[in-house]
Amino acid sequence: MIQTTKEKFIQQFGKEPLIIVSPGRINLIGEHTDYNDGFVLPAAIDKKIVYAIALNGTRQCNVHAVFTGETVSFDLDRVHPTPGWINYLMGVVFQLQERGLSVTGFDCVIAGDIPVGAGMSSSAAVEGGLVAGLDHLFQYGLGRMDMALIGQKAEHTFPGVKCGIMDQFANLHGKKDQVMRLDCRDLSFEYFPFDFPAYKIVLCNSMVHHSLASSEYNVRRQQCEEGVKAIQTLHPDVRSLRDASFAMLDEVKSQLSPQVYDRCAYVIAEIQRVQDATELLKKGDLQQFGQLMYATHEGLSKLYEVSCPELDFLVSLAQEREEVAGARVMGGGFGGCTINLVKEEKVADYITFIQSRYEAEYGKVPEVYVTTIQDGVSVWQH
Ligand code: GAF
Repeated sequence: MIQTTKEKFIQQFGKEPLIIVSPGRINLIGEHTDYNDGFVLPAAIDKKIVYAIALNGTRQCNVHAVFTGETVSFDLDRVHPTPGWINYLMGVVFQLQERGLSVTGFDCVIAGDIPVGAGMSSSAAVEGGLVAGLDHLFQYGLGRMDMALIGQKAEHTFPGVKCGIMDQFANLHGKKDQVMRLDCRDLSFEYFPFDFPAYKIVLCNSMVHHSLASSEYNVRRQQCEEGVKAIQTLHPDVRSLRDASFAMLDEVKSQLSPQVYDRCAYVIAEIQRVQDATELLKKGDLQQFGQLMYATHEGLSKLYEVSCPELDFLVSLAQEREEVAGARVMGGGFGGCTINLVKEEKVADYITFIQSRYEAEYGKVPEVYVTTIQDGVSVWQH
């Protein structure tokens, strides 16, 4: 894909481009914890967005998307939210301009193999790749965490999803065969080898694309904030659900709707689960780690209500199989993929089993991706 993207660029724009490879991400555990100042355990993967890009000396940006076949142009003096995929790029440019960083016109071709809406964060890959590319072209000297924060701000202001920092962080900080535990409060992080040669990370795509995903995502965030405000009436030092305990939540139970109570209960439990899961990972105990993944799914389904029948079905299929250490819905939810840890020698059987049972139930064949952990965004000058 890298070579074809480059060739497409040369054919379209007649010059040599800079190449940027920007990965999608998985998250082993720690869902909806990032915007609650909690912990997450993500990694960058082999699915990616590829940019070929070069400056053009004008005030115009021309972007050709291989996935739609269209070329969209925008003027650097009129950067505002715009429907379609270009919005993600314009959001990044806007945020750079907001920081007083000079951006001049560029030509670019964008391609990718991250399935959209599958929970692998194609949007963070689009954002992170462009920030890194423009940083290289304009020599801003941005650090990787700054780049992640710019991508996150772009997502907040243009598509309007009030996401946490996990996706942009993982996209820019990924390391081959390592998972990262990020503290989303102070942004400190540690790498851990994901060293389980007998297991594969298998993503099963429910092929469900929930149109309410971003609005419901923002509602979940508000509900967590509502819970924190109630707790603060008794415990003013609590800044976020990261600082809250079940006892504190119970003290304000009567002030909260059952829904808000459940949302907060899930988050408090999940933040602790990431800590426990990290210890299990360090000990090499994938079986217990997998049990925590199932517990996360249960919480996301029943308390946080970001699953759907198709995803619940996929996880229940995983639970039937002894070759699976653990499985759960991954990412924001409302559709997309489950992440499954599957014994390597049984992966082919498992895929056949999942696809046939899912097709029998829902009349469509889920795509399955056997993924590997890779480096974060890389920029290549050819
Ligand atoms: C989406 C968001 F972009 C992340 O910040 C995170 O909140 C995730 O959903 C849920 O854990 O991917």
